[in-house]
Amino acid sequence: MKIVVTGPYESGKSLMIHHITDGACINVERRGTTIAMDHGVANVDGMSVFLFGTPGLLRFRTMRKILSSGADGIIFVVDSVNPESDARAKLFFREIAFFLPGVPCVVAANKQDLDEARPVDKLRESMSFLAGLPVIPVSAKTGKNVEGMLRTLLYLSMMQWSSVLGKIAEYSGNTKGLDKIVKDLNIERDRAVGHLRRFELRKLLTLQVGDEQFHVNENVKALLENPVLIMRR
Ligand SMILES: Nc1nc2c(ncn2[C@@H]2O[C@H](COP(=O)(O)OP(=O)(O)OP(=O)(O)O)[C@@H](O)[C@H]2O)c(=O)[nH]1
Ligand SMILES: [Mg+2]
Repeated sequence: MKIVVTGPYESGKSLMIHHITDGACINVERRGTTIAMDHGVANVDGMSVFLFGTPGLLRFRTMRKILSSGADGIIFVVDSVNPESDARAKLFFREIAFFLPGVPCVVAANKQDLDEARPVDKLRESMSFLAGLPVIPVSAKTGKNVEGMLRTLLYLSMMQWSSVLGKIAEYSGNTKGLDKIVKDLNIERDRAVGHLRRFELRKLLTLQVGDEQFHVNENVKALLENPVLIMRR
């Protein structure tokens, strides 16, 4: 899955990716401020999670647009401590909702390790755009709740694709796999191939030459059949 980590300046996006990937990530930064991107890959129950962190300075909008393209899920990081960040959070939220309409999103109420951190209900009062979104109190510094938050988002993202992923798991290894997906989902062939390529890029499956047949990565088959498994850890 491709996950974009966005939110206002200094909210903790880079540290979050650093924590999730156990430090196996890159950060293109200048004096501690991300100027291009963070990138790292995590493995959750055998599933590859490609994380892209955005810059938090307003002027890097084009970069955020590029990094967001095609994402399956959004981690929206807000600063629980600094109220001055709230107005910027609102602008960033509008932006990501415009880039990725309808894509599942969880809000990381970050820096909860600090005494001054505002609780989730106070954050909801100050940032009304959070209404209807899961807001999870986390700390990118200590790692508290970060894994649970990521699993929640992966679950929501897989549910968004559940009809496609279920069929992909069902017809893995079938010589007429593509045909069956086209028929069962009643979609155009090109669209079905598009789905397969999407999930091949995300390392959930490998496509055979000619695209007729595909094989789901055995590590993730059970997850694709039953996404809720990702919540049971
Ligand atoms: N105490 C505490 N500090 C944090 C936490 N997350 C981030 N920080 C600190 O907040 C500052 C900004 O963290 P970054 O991860 O660079 O934030 P960012 O959102 O990537 O910042 P930009 O890329 O510049 O927008 C750093 O000094 C971090 O150490 C947290 O959960 N707790
Ligand atoms: Mg950063």
